[in-house]
Amino acid sequence: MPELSKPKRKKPADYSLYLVTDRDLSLGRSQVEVVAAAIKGGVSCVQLREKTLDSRDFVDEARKLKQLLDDHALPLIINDRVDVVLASGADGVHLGQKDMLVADARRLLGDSAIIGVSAESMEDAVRAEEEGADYIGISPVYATATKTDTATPLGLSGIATIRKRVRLPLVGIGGIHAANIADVLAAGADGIAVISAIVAAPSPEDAARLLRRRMGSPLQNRQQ
Ligand code: TZP
Ligand code: MG
Repeated sequence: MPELSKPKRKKPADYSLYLVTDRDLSLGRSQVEVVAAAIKGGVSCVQLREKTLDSRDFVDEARKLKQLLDDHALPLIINDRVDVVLASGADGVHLGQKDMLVADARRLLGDSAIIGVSAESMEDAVRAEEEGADYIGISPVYATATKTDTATPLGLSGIATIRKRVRLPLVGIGGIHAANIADVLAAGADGIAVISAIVAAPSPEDAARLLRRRMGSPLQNRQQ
């Protein structure tokens, strides 16, 4: 008897230490070099965020990173561009409040794709959950020089309030570094996303390892 084709299942992703790329902050190193080092240090998920590349180069870059991340069984998520996800075979897309709607991205990418949404308010977070997102980026937690056109920072209290209403994994982003990472997790985030704390560090590997270490209790970190 022919085997029935099984529905493709989404692999559970680990958003605990989520790296977002930024070629301008990479100190001249390639994205592959930075990401490879960060993986050694312990990042669990990577988002390729390109604001200036042509589509062709964006897809090329995504393919390179996809190969690297596949070797480590880690997910590659693409910022904004559903077409780049499809062309490169990446695992999902991260959508801002002005990007494609979750329902449209889901129709194009299918049930097994990871779809993340940046929430700038409680309303955004509740809507993203209702629309079938897989995780929510709390954006921003703190003010950051890396992205200046953000909404008002939600802070630790914003995370705690959203945590009470939303069951999806929450990933804090914006101004997070070794000294405040544990506070963000203690407020109710399941993971933290960073750009500059890893990408702009002299050693992205050491920087990622330090963030991992500091994921412990906030009190313990302050005493160190
Ligand atoms: N979205 C909200 S804040 C931000 C993005 C992409 C930038 C985060 O960068 P950093 O350097 O970790 O503060
Ligand atoms: Mg966007």
